[in-house]
Parts: sequence; structure tokens; C-alpha cells
Amino acid sequence: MTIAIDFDQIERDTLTALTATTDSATLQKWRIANLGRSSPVVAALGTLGTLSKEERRAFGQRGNQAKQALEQAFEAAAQRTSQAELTRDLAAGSLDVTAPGRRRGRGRLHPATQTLRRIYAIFAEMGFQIYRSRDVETDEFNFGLLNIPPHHPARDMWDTFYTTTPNVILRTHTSPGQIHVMRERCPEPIRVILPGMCYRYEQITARSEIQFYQVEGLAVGRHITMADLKGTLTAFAHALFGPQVRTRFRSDHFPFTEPSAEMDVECFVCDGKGCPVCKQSGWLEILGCGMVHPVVLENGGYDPREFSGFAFGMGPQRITMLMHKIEDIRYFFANDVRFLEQF
Ligand code: FA5
Repeated sequence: MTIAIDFDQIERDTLTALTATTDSATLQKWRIANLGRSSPVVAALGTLGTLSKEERRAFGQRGNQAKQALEQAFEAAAQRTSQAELTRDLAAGSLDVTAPGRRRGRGRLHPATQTLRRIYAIFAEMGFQIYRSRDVETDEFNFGLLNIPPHHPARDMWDTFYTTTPNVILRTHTSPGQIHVMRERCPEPIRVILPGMCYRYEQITARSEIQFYQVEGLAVGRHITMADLKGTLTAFAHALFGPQVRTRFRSDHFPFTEPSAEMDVECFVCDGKGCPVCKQSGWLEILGCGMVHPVVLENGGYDPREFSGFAFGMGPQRITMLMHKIEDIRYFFANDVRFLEQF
């Protein structure tokens, strides 16, 4: 039995169709139609067993030739098609390998942290170590040992947050750290700064937060005088604000220092002429300070007849506000990137 199939005709027709193929979906359809199990060539080769011996040889040879020709043409077309598709995708712009990379946003230090680090560096140069003290304190350390007994009026301006444990509170200032460091180091001389977070129960305004940083300073030793206090803090102000800046000390009152003072620097916005930042006074207040009160020295373990010392406390956020003319302290913790990325 002979099968009526014209391999020449099939080769001609299918190969012409293949030349026109430019996408892989059409190519796959072509493969199934012309090389799949029910395609004319493959189906015809499947009938070989039904042929006589003489017919089988010639038919088989010609059929396999045709199949091979189709397979080779398919391979060539597959390569051509995938190249053509890549070229098309690139031209459509889905990937431009020559485009410059996108710059990654880099983080930076918070403005308050930047000021804190400058303060640390300046005091480190003068031989002050950093002493870390706890945020959660007892009433005794925050007030009592600092010469502020119960019912002392000074407690009103340093009201705080209370925990459910009696007498355990959030510290209102870094000053209780003075007692911790003195008790730890006594009778050695001390030169430390104590940075950290403080908490106050007060109205939030453009100048006041309920949570803010302070940097405390403490020097204890023999023969320390008010001149050391003034010299150290003036050197600090010159390093932070510039050597031309003038300073002044105004007497004040803190229960834990005697005598006590506030330190001002000449307004660097108007050079002391008077402007809205310094409220026309020509001076900016930057810290409270004084000679450590004898009672506090004693509470720290030092004999006030033998030892003396000075202490100071500043608010680095208020200093940052002055340096960058920031009008509202609430920006510091508002997490607004438009504010933060200016520093
Ligand atoms: C004190 O807290 C004293 N312990 C400072 C001191 C230490 C005096 C050692 C003498 C010896 P005062 O309450 O003024 O003082 O606070 C010090 C600084 O903390 C202020 O100058 C201010 O910069 C900052 N500060 C105070 N309250 C706030 C607040 N609510 N928000 C932001 N900063 C504040």
C-alpha cells in the first residue's frame, strides 16, 4: 500500500510559512502543526509498518529527510525569533542598560545628635569623660540628694511623670547623675559630662517639650574654684560658637549649687545688637551652672572642707535651635523628613 503524500510539496509550503514567522507564539504553533505527532510528516512516518519492504526503504528515507529539514529550519527560526524579540524589547525601552544608576537616599545624623557629638568632642578635648546615667530615678536622687527636700518650691518647676511604683519617677534633669558618679568615684577627682534624656510634666510649646536632651557637666577635686567654672565654660562657648563670641554670667539660683549662675553668649544672629532671636537683649541664655553645694558634695561622699567642684546643665536642642534659627522645638521629634534633610 502506498501513502499519498508529497514530501517536496510539504517542505516547500511549511518552510515558506516558517520564514514569515517573527514571534515565538506563532513559532510554537508551527512546531505542533508540522513536527507534532499528528503532523503530516510524522504521521506518515508512523505508517511505515504497513508498507511493503521495497516501498518502506524509499519512503522512510525521504520521510526522515523531510523531517530533518523541518527540524533544522525550526532551530534556525527559533534563534532568529528570540534575537528579534530581544531587539524589539530593547527598542521599546523596557530596559536601558546604559542608563546611569539611581542614587540611593543616604541617612544622616539627627540635628540634635550632631550638636550632642560636637559637645562631646569639645569636652573630650578638655579631659571630660562621658558618664551614662539612668532615665528612671527615685524621688530621692532627682530631688532629695540634690538639696531639694519635699515641699521645696523648686519642685514646682521640675514636675515630672510618676510610675505606679511609689517614689520611682522619670528624671526631670541630668543632675541626679552627679550623685551616682560621685558615689562611684569617691574619693577620686571627677571630670565628666552626663548626657541624656529628661522628662517634664509641663505644657508643650515652641520652646518646651515634655521630653528633651540635657548635657550635665561635673568637675570635683581639690582647689576647684569659680574661675575654673568660668574658664571651662567660656572655652566651650568659643569652641562651639566661634572665638569672637563674648560670654557673660548672671547670678541665679539652683538648690544644688552655691553660688549659681546662668551663662549667656552674645547673640550670634545680630552680633549683640538686638534682634527677634535674642528678644532685643543681644544675649542668648545657653546653660545653668554653679559651684557644687556642700550638701550635695557630702551626699556624693566628698568632704566639702577638702573638696570643691563645679557643675552645669545645658539643653542641646535649644542650642541647636539658636545655631540654625529653628523656631519650634517640636520639629525635633515630629519625624518630618523635610525638616530633617536640611541638616
Ligand atoms: C536644670 O535642669 C539644672 N539641673 C541645670 C543645672 C545643672 C544647673 C547643674 C546648675 C548645675 P533648667 O531647668 O534651667 O536647669 O534646664 C537646663 C536646660 O535644659 C535649659 O536651659 C534648657 O536648655 C533645657 N530645658 C529645660 N526644660 C526644657 C524643655 N521643657 N524642653 C526643652 N529643653 C528644656
